[in-house]
Amino acid sequence: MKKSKKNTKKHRFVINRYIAIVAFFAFSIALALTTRVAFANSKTVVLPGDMATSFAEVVENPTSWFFYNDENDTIDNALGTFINGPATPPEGKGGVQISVSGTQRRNLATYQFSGKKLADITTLAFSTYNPTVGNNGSVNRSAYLNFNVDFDGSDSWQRRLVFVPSDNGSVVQDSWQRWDAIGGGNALWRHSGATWPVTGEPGSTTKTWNQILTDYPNVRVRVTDSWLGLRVGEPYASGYTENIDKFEFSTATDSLVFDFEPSIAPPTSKAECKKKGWKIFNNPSFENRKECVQYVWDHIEPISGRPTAKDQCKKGGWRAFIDYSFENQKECTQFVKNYVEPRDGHPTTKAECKEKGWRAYSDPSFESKKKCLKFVKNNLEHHNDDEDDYGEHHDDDHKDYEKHEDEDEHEDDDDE
Ligand SMILES: [Ca+2]
Repeated sequence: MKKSKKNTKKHRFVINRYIAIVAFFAFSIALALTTRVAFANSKTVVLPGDMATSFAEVVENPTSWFFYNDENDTIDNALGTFINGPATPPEGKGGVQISVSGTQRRNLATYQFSGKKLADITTLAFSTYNPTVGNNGSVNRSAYLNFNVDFDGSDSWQRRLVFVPSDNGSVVQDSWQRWDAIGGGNALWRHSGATWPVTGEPGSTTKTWNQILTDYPNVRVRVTDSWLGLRVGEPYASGYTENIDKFEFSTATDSLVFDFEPSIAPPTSKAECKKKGWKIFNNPSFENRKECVQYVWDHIEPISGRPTAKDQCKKGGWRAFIDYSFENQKECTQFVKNYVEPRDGHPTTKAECKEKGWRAYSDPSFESKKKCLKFVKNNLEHHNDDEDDYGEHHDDDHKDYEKHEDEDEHEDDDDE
């Protein structure tokens, strides 16, 4: 009976623990959900290496961007380039450049806004730079925003909504320009179909953002084929060059900014991290100078074998030796200072113990020159031979090597 009571107690404890665990997870989930609905304000730097190279990669990473060929519906990252400039882009130091000729249709595109209701979008904007050189005769040419639209919630193919910059203002040449595709509800959009659904106007007739929301209350980015792109080429008849940067997309819960940047080669020397040098790197980027310096040493060309000069230990060089693991510069310089080619056997003359000689032996090994000398004296040499090998200061032998060792200690501090 007593036993069973004890068991019951134990069970209760287990159950209480179980409840505690369940409660903990419930709390964690609640916390996670809370975190999820909290407003997320984020800037994403998109580098060439971040671009999806296939539809499979897009499925794997739905938030990826890529260059899209609208003529044959393929992902082709050779269609655009990441460059520095021109001038000062709205984010970072560079952006994307796409050049087209004839009626080519190329896009900087993504699928990541699947199912977003237009009514929920609070910011939709992008920036362009239209160079005079390459505009081939029309100052109106500029990249334009278009996406697969679902007017009625059926998620069927209903063509695209299209925001053309020249419908919404003057395209300034040779200058970065931000295009607000909502414009307080007044931004003008076309439909890529022959006519707008339901209302029947020609697709080329523009409607304001607000009018679209009124006419199609459930209008959204398509769910299953949520393609959205900034297109260069057509409806402009001949080719041009366009630069694109800073795509902005906000809802009540997210504020996303995409900064397109060319990759900057990582630092190869500590000097590149100095002052504010560490700030320019983006592949990888660093939080501070220390991280930058650490990267240099983690990626420096590793050196096999041992350091043979103290200079090799300096300025973090001690990190480069892969056959030795030094904790710091001192250990490395100490190693260089103490290093002597290993010798087989044991010392047979006192001379062999001198300088760093005593360190060369491993069988037996010696803790000091003194012990090496003692070994030779006790085991091998005739007492009478001592003095010739031992040096000039017959009576001060002991002091002599003590003194040298003292000097060694001082040398240790050289590079501190
Ligand atoms: Ca940029």
